[in-house]
Amino acid sequence: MSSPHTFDAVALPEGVAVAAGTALPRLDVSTPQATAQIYLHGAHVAAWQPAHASAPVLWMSGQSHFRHDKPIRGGVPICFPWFGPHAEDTTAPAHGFARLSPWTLCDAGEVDGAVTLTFQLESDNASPVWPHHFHADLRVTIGSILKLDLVVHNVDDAPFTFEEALHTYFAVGNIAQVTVSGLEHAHYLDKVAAGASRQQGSYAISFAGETDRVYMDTTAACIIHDPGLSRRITIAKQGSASTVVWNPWIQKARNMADFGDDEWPGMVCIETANVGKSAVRLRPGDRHTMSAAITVEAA
Ligand code: TA6
Repeated sequence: MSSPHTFDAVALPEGVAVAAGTALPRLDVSTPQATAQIYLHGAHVAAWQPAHASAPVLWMSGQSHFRHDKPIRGGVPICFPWFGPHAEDTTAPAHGFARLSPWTLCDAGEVDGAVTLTFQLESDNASPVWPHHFHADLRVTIGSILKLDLVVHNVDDAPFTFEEALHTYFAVGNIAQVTVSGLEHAHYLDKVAAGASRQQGSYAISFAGETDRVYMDTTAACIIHDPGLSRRITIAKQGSASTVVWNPWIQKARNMADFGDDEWPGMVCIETANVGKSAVRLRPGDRHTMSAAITVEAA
């Protein structure tokens, strides 16, 4: 097993290399199917662009930190084992400790021209506010499709409950022109309205201000319709009952030091998740897998 800060124990497939001169350890992927970047810090997929796409699919803030004690602002932050602020401890990191921890590259390979990389996080990175023994694996498949599988294994002798999210930032031409379909009629908690319970109408989501919604009891795929970049991005999922939709808009963007004031029109988060009442309860020895498969096509 390679140490958290090196890749030397795993043979890297063709097209995968350790990036030089980066602030944090990073793998760069460049194959005929796609390019990508993944940091060991948080097993964070920071970039992905399939060969047939004319622009990056994942968004990254130009102001993002790349420090071991800060989350990366963009790409796919892994929220685990809680989502949002910790319920009791205000000093605990928002969205859990997984995205702030060093993961280990434990496997690498290639399947039908796509690169497969598996990263692991173990309990010694856990937190006093969530003192359970677990293994978490993130399997990333990088090709013309980006597939992410988050597998949580209870290696404790008692059950535990966790929340999780693949907090994916997508690059869009202009959020004001974007719509998101797939969540019609779904119920959601509106975090811009103190968590008020609402229901999406029979129409796609559009954006005219800060939008921060937790859609519950939905297993549907979502489609980002982006006329600005003349494309649509589909996020299909398995093992997930929640979908979070977020754009900070003007004021919230200004309030984040790692988010450029003028960057908010160029992104939207569609997050594959299990949060709130869809938190996962796992018995000793059991595993749970949550998967997202992302495709992009001209439209
Ligand atoms: O997923 C939406 C959200 O929960 C928003 O409320 C906002 O806080 C966002 O996550 C970013 O959180 P972060 O801790 O990464 O700044």
